[in-house]
Amino acid sequence: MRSTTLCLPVQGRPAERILLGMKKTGFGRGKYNGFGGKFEDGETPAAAAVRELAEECGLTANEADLEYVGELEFVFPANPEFDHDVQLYLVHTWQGEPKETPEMRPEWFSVADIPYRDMWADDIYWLPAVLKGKQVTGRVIFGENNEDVDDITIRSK
Ligand code: 8OG
Repeated sequence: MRSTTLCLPVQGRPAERILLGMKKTGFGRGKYNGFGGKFEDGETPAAAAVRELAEECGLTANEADLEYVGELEFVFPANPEFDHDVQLYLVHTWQGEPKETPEMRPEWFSVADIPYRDMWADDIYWLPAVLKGKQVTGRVIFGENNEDVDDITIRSK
């Protein structure tokens, strides 16, 4: 299964605002999400998270500024080649201002106004716990259309 990262810039502890990006191309196009993607050869998860954050929204973070908040597995029975897992990070400190890139249009949201309807359908099941400071692990099984959630197991601590 291929591995990816997802990095969520937040302000406040617990989080009060979150930076999401409207994905403009490729997998997940038209959805708001955090910033991330596949590891490059030999890269650690944290190095990939920092690189993708810079590439997708222009923020520079140090690996030490990442807070690991869990791991999710995404299973697509209709298209097993899409199966992947995601290492999740919050980031509280960075340099620079968010900027639009060819992949993402970043936008700040208050935690009370997160646009879950325009996000991956599983996010509402785990993102609130992460934003409250919990770690999550779990597995999401998507339906035939690779969009709806067929089954989901999330553990938080
Ligand atoms: O490199 P690529 O753009 O394909 O990476 C996909 C990114 O999208 C990666 O950061 C992981 C993230 N992602 C999924 N599925 C889901 C999901 O169900 N919810 C959220 N929030 N992010 C997801 O691939």
